[in-house]
Amino acid sequence: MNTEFDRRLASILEESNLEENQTLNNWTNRTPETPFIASLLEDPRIYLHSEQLIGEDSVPVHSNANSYGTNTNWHSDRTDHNICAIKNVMYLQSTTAARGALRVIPGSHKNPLHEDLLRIGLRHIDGEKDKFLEESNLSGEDIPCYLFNSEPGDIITFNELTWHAAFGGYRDRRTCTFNFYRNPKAPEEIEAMKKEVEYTSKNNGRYGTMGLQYHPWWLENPDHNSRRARWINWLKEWGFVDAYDSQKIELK
Ligand SMILES: O=C(O)CCC(=O)C(=O)O
Repeated sequence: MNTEFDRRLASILEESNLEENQTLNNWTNRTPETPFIASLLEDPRIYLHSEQLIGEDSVPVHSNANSYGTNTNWHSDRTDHNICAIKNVMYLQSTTAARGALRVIPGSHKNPLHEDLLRIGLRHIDGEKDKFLEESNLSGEDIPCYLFNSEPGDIITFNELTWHAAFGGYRDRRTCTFNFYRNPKAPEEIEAMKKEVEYTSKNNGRYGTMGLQYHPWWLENPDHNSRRARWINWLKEWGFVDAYDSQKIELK
């Protein structure tokens, strides 16, 4: 994974006009440059427990890689409880409390805790101070949490509503993420998913994810993998393929 990560990071850096010392994160994994990482979605070590948790008809909507340069402050990846999505994250270096280990606040995927944390202002908003931390004179590291010390090869799976953070950041701290969505069934879940697709097609550029989320190389499905074929149909039917790939500047 690190070999493919190195290669892809190098080619992205070559094609981007980054200032010296600027780091970038969030590029897509389903590319011919990263065939092993792309194939992990179809590896039972990734999809099996995801399907056990959120349904055999769940779908990997995102598969991304990140090279961070710093900490990640407390946040949740989503706030709409009508979409059930899980993140599988692998850290490509050993992590400890002082070296970027993932922290989660147990139970914060559920209300009232989820919204209480929003209300008190734990979430860091770019350019602003963390209201809660500032007022309480605490730092992000002081927030009680569960901390995952992990080794490359470990997968940490959590509900995307869960509040999480990482401290002790350093340059080129690496993760790969494989995110599965539950197939919506209830009317409010269907409505929420439609809104997500609509939001994605309007705001895709803002996410700053580099490369096509569903590269034609992956969509071709040359080995006729039946699981991948089901995912592709779902992603096309819901409009995710158009929403994510139509406005992207393609990187190899
Ligand atoms: O910086 C980190 O390790 C946390 C990453 C994160 O927030 C995520 O994967 O959603």
